[in-house]
Amino acid sequence: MISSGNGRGGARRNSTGLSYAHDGLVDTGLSTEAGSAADITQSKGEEALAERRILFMGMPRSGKTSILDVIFDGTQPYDTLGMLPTVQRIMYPMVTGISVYDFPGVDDYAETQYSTFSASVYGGEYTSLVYVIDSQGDIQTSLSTMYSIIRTAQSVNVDIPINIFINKVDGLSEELKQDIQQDIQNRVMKTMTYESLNSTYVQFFLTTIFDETIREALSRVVRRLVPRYTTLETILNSFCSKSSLDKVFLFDISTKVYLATDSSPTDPLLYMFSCHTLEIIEDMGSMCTAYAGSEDEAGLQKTVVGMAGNTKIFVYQVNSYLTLLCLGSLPIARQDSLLEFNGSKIAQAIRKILR
Ligand SMILES: Nc1nc2c(ncn2[C@@H]2O[C@H](COP(=O)(O)OP(=O)(O)OP(=O)(O)O)[C@@H](O)[C@H]2O)c(=O)[nH]1
Ligand SMILES: [Mg+2]
Repeated sequence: MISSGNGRGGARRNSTGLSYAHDGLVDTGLSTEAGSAADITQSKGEEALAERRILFMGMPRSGKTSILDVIFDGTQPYDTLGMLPTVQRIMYPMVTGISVYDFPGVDDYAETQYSTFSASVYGGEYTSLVYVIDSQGDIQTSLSTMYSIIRTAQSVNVDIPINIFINKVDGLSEELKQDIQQDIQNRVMKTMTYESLNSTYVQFFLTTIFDETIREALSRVVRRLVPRYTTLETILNSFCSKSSLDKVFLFDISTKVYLATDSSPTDPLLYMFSCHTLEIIEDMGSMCTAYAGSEDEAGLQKTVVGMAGNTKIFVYQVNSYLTLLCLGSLPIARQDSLLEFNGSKIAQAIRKILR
């Protein structure tokens, strides 16, 4: 049975001007009545899912809507406590044409219309599944539901990436988190092998809405869907080596999800630090307010932050919704003019690639 009750109605708009809405009702500005549980599949006249899409699924109260509200809407984690069950899928548009869909929770797969979802939901080269598990809940039942979803999904799209968010890990010790992840990973791999399901594209993430783990996990999901990701990665690698930088992120400003980074390993702590730095810069200078929609270089913000020790952070705005954040060490990063010149060239290239 799908949980009933009032869902979230109407369209919402974030700072980038993108709106989040129930499908088929994008940006009407009108509030809507929540639909019945049966509305979760596409009905006649309902808008088709976007070509580049991320599907958030999982059991009721696993935390799907909370994760997306915190990332896309800037909702404070504690404000998600009284969150109502989702009764109709909700779309969250992202930059570069990617849409994230929040589906109602499923606790009895056979009785819901999830079992009838097919290529229109799971199909396509640019579709990715995120399955959210409540690490403090009934993991076994959640995994059984997940296998049912994977069976249906792989029957129409055998290569669909499966991203398992082991959520609500706040309050757990580091050791316990690792144990839970290892246990879930072993169980999933064993069952998938036994059932001859494709486990090549399965990834596991430990997440909580109380820190940046949700943003980092979504960044890793998104990168497979970003148009021309390999080209972006190549130019960011070249930017790093030519400018002697340690790390470069291409951030979506409003969500702090990174769309691309250079190919060096990403330290989660470095990513968290970068997110917080961006927030501080935004708070201090309202980074994008000066940007009036043109791609005139003069309107783009450039910020250099010198840190204690040798690290310097260079933030270079690409357009109204993307920014480069680069980290490097003195003395080479001291050459601000070289960085600025290279940053400008890279920003130009990114604008062309993601046009
Ligand atoms: N401690 C903790 N609680 C969380 C976390 N994420 C979500 N929650 C809580 O879990 C409850 C359910 O969250 P929802 O976001 O409504 O869950 P959902 O998966 O969207 O539920 P349905 O819409 O019914 O499918 C809320 O009270 C949230 O505050 C988390 O990371 N940690
Ligand atoms: Mg929900």
